[in-house]
Amino acid sequence: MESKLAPLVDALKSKKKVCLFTGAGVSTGAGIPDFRSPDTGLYSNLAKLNLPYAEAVFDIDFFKENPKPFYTLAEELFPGNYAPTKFHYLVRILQEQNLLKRVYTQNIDILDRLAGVKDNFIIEAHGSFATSRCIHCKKEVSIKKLKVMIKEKKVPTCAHCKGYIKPDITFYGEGLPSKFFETWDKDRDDVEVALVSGTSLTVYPFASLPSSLDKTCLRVLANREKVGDLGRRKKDIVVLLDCDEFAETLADLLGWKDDLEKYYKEGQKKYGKSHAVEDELEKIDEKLKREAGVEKVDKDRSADHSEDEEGLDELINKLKI
Ligand code: CNA
Repeated sequence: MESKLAPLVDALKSKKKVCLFTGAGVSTGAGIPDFRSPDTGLYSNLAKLNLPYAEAVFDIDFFKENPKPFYTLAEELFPGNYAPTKFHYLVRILQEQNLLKRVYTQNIDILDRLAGVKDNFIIEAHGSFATSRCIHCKKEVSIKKLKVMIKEKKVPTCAHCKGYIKPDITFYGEGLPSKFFETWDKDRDDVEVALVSGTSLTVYPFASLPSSLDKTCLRVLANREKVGDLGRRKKDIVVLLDCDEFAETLADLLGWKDDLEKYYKEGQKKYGKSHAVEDELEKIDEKLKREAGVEKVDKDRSADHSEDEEGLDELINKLKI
């Protein structure tokens, strides 16, 4: 494997920046199931949700009729239950080494953010749990309140119009965030090194990004299986392995092994328990609102008002979120 990765190591040593294209597979090491892995993937375990077809759980029309299956799944996937993997900390080290161009991720788990990757480097192509709103009146709901409602096994509904509340995750039938298209327009002709990892490259338009890169780009696939057109160009590097093993190997080849271990261990401690995730989410929430020009006069004003604030804090403490 070392010799296979030599062109990547050389490119990084000569200060070429990497653009990442990632999917659910970079987070399976954290314990979050992906969609399509046989036996362990979500799609093979959705029977309990009584769906007409597996993808319905993320289908906007289905959600409008019956949001319960999504919320059953959301309880499992909600940020706070999982800590970043070694792969996520590799991305952070690339950032620190000034070798990160961007991370385009399909994931909604915000593990890149929890690992310390900065907002301006992250494009969550399919949104995330960081913000939520009513599907009818569009009022925002804080992540804290959403989490409480999910933990209480309630389908979150809007205090104003009783519409269902949905995290700003892109469902089938919805458009991708404009930030995705705007940033990709700027980045696309300028990617010298691409790393595709943990994705089956089956969801479009994301799936078409690696194949639209310039022929001069060094494309690397680190995944359990071959996907897309990776491996068809002469310069392509394909390593079929676990993402975390890839992170360890690359970090070792570049002298970053100690940092990777240190960050990973710190992350396990920090996010294993405590309110660290919640604090991080609030920071993200506030930053996104500031960016959108929304005043943070009262961050929970638009949320469900059914519980009083003190009671809510108590409940949050009880639930240990
Ligand atoms: P997918 O279709 O489930 O494919 C996952 C890919 O990763 C497959 O090719 C697997 O072989 C591979 N893989 C799984 N585990 C590993 C591992 N440890 N090391 C290396 N390779 C691995 O997932 P995609 O991301 O391609 O599908 C796009 C969907 C999945 C997006 O819309 C996501 O929102 C959605 N999703 C996200 C999460 C999350 O946020 N963590 C979890 C589940 C699904």
